[in-house]
Amino acid sequence: MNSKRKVAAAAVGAAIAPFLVAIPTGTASAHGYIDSPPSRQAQCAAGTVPCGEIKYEPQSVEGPKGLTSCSGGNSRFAELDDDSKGWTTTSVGNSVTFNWTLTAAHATSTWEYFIGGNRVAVFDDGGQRPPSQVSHTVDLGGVSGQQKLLAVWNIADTANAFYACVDLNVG
Ligand SMILES: [Cu+2]
Repeated sequence: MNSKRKVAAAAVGAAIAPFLVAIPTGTASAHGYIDSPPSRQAQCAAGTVPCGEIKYEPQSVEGPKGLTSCSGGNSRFAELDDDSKGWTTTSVGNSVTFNWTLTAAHATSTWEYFIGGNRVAVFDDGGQRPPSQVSHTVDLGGVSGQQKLLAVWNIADTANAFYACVDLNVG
């Protein structure tokens, strides 16, 4: 590329950039996440922990089904996988109610909850569309102390799922 074209390309980039930055708060609003106890992405959205793009769209941690990561395999949300980022831990007993905020009522196969790779709960919606608020009360199975819970919302009519991690202190 000659230097004139380089300048032209840079100018186009500068002109487009403001619109790209505006997209996360505008159109990417459809999906869901756990807002209480506060999931990692909920803490980003609330400003509890300083984060990148995820703070604008905590509901967008979507990836293929079957993953075990907090980021759902999204490199732009990789900070959600960082256990040492200073996430706030919620003190709970053995039975915990997890509350989801959904911005799109996707047909749902199951909701799954994992601790340390073990599935501690599953709720089968049989393909139904959920309301905008969904709650599940989960028995953590007798674990104690600092725990990272992974919650998965499996969509019935796509190959994808939504992921949320919640940091707990079980006492
Ligand atoms: Cu969605």
